Amino acid sequence: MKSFLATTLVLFSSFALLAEAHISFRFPCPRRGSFWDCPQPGPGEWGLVDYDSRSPVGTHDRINNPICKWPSGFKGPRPVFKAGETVKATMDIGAYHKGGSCQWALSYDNGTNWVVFQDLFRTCMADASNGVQYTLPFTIPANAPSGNAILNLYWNNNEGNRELYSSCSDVTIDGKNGGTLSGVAPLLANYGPGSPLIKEAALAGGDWGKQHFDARKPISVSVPPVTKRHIFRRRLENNN
Ligand SMILES: *[C@@H]1O[C@H](CO)[C@@H](O)[C@H](O)[C@H]1NC(C)=O
Ligand SMILES: [Cu+2]
Repeated sequence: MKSFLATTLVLFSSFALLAEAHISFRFPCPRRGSFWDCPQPGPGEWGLVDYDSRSPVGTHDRINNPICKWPSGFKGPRPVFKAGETVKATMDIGAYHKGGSCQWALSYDNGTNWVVFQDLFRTCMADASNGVQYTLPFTIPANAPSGNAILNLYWNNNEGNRELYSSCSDVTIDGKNGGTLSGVAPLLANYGPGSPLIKEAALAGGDWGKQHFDARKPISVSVPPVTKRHIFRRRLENNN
């Protein structure tokens, strides 16, 4: 009886976790997500599958995961996005929390530096609903350098627990061969007690964290040009 009760409790609490699961990319593929049309785990990697891609990387009380959640994705083909292209991303939404503030960022150095290239404050996913796939377009900067990159959608929710999301996808940018991408470094609000706090005030027309977003520091990253031989090698790598 006792163990039956314990099992029931465990089941209930994992349901609660899933029910609370909130948002992530569906297209492009979230790292280590459990989707059939996304890069699959290799031998010995099945334990790394993330069945809860939609959970936040942290709250204002605590950090659950590093930025991006996972240090790498499974090997597989990457979507190729052209510089200047508007990509219709699909978001997998569990709980939409009445929307929030989005920051789209790219890293060309495996997550060391992030450049925010687009924002949508307060109203990002505000007209979604719970349990839907939601189209959320964003535009790759026209001068984005070519190369493999990580696309990261940061999101602070309007309503509920003070959370930060960081949904990452491994992509290839087809842009300028060698160049510089400039923007601002992302604001990591509601990500552990030491982070800036964005209160649940945006819906009532109150403080939505503008001063914190305004204080983001400018950043530029340069990606060196690649020779033909390197481009060929990169194609081989991408097909792994
Ligand atoms: C990126 O960094 C992570 C550690 O943060 C490491 O596990 C991974 O292998 C690195 N990937 C590449 C392509 O260097
Ligand atoms: Cu949530």
